[in-house]
Amino acid sequence: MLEIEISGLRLRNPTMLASGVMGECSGSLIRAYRSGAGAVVTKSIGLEPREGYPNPTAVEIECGILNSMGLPNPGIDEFGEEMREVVELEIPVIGSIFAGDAESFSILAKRMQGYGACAIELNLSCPHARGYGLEIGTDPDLVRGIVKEVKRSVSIPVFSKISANVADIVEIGKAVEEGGGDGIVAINSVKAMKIDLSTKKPILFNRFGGYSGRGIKPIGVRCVYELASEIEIPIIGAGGVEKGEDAIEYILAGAKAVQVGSAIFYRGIDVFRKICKEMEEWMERNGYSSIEDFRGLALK
Ligand code: RRO
Repeated sequence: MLEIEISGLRLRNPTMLASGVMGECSGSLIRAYRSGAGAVVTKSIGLEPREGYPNPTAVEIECGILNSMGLPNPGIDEFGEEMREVVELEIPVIGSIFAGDAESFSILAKRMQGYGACAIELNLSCPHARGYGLEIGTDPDLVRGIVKEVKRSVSIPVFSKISANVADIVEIGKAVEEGGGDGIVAINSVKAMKIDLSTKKPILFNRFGGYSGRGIKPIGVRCVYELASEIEIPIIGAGGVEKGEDAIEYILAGAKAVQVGSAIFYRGIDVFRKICKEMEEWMERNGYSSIEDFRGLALK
């Protein structure tokens, strides 16, 4: 009932483990899949190892979580071993990568393909990393160029994770499409800040962070709706998906699949199975037998 096809990938259901949430080691990627995810996305991996920012790097705030991890990752060379263990089990794993230019993105994408990733996710949207993410993902020409170059380098689908922190998200989505991208993931966490009343200073070491969880769901749904209204390539919704009804909302806005991150904190790793069960119950109540039966209905 929940099976989907996205850019040639057949997934048992439309829920994916979002990047950055438990995606740095094989054990937790495997656990997320065994807990019901249709696919899993790795933590964003770069060319070199990175420690990330000092603590505090994450804090629970009203309606979600604020993080500024600072792209901690073991680097692409080390990451091969983690990928091998997941790929051996035939788990669909999407390799998330970050870089500062098209050439580095291409090198990373080729390595991820070599490791057996079923698709690539370009991180064009980390809200607080200097020289990476959002600093690149707000420029449509850069985005188009990076997607084009990566598409030339690999044969697996290439998704681009983009940000709501832009004046016109459709402009960025169109740049991805023009570059030959296979899909868009919308959205990454939203640039935000929390100030500690006792110290009178921002709580996070990096001061700014990315806000995720239920507080950003209406922003994510709005972005998916705007993108789906003007763009042909598939969209994966992300931001505040906690329950089956949240996933349904994204699908009604035109998404083909959804990613789940912060909800693991609230509902446990079993959240994938719970969301799928809630989706099926909603579909039964409403007389739908497949996701395509109701996808994009809000757009009509
Ligand atoms: O590592 C992070 O701090 C981070 C990344 Br790369 C991202 O894309 N989004 C986010 O909220 N945090």
